[in-house]
Amino acid sequence: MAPLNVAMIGYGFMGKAHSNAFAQVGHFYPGVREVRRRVVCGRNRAGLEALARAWEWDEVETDWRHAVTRPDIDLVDICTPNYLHAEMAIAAAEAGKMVLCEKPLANNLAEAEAMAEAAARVPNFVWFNYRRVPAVVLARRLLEQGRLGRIYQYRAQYLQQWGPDPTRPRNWKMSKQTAGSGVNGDLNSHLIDTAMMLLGPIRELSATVETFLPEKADPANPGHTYRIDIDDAVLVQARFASGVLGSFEATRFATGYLNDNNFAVHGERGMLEFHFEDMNRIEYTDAGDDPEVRGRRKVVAPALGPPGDPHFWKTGHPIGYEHTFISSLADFLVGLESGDPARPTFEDGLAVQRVLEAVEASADQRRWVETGL
Ligand code: SOE
Repeated sequence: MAPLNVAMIGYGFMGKAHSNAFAQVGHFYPGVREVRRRVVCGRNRAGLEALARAWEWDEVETDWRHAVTRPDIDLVDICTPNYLHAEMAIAAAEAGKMVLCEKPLANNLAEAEAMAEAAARVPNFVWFNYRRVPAVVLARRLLEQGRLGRIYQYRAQYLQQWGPDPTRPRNWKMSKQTAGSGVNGDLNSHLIDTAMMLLGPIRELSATVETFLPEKADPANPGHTYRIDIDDAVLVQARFASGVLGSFEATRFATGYLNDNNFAVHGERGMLEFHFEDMNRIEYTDAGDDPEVRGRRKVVAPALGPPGDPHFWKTGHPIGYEHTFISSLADFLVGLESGDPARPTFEDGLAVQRVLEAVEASADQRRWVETGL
């Protein structure tokens, strides 16, 4: 089968993660369709050229509109600031290209709806990469096996600490116009996607958001400050459609935590707990164990499939952050061939966006709101 020619728009942190996935996917998943790194797009030619050199993209391009309509391009991958996702994804889908997009899907619900509608015509995918963390994959399998029995409660946190750092350069994530929201879209979106993958839709919620430092020092302009109009922290209590009670906490002001994405699931027959900082291990408690020795067992997860899964390394030889992107892409490519699309699709991204929007509405109106899911 002919290789898939890729145009990637964006060349920052995610540009690097995606470039690595495009470069590596055929090594770890030799059966999938070949992908070619044809063109990387962005506004800054020097930045683009540096990324293209490092990750062996054939060409660079500063006009994304041209890139997404080029006849030699099959797949458009979007890893730009959030406010550009909608226009780019819709243009790519209208040009008949497959579309992959970074999370959160959009700046707001209206954009996400338009994107999901446009992308319904083409293969599409959202890079919620934490779905493909070994411990999360194992947790999902254990839940599907019913090992925890009835689930009572789900608790999740995404904790980072860089919010108050006065030396941190100002960037697009610090403005509502370019990011849509603060931690709600950036971090809580991951929590919500994982939660709904594991336990189904969230039906209603009550949320509080906080901006701790509405005015921040601008390290590029000593003596000057800039205004922050996004949330630094968000707290959510929620009820899933299944009746499970949930709580979600996302913050950039959790001094002491670099990037701790965690959850715990508590059920009648046991408990599962995950921390991204220990991404190859799940903690499992079997409530049926002899109470004298009952405790949280630390179980090493197989790479990304059931025990014996041939991709990546043998169990006990850990994989890392970058493999979550490789595996996401591999699943997308396998889904293309099988006709059973890999998740999360734009529809899944839209469902997350409904929850994010409900968080904002609830915090604004200081009341419980329904998500519509
Ligand atoms: C934010 O700091 C960030 O880079 C997120 O945007 C990513 O989605 C998350 O995986 C790591 O943290």
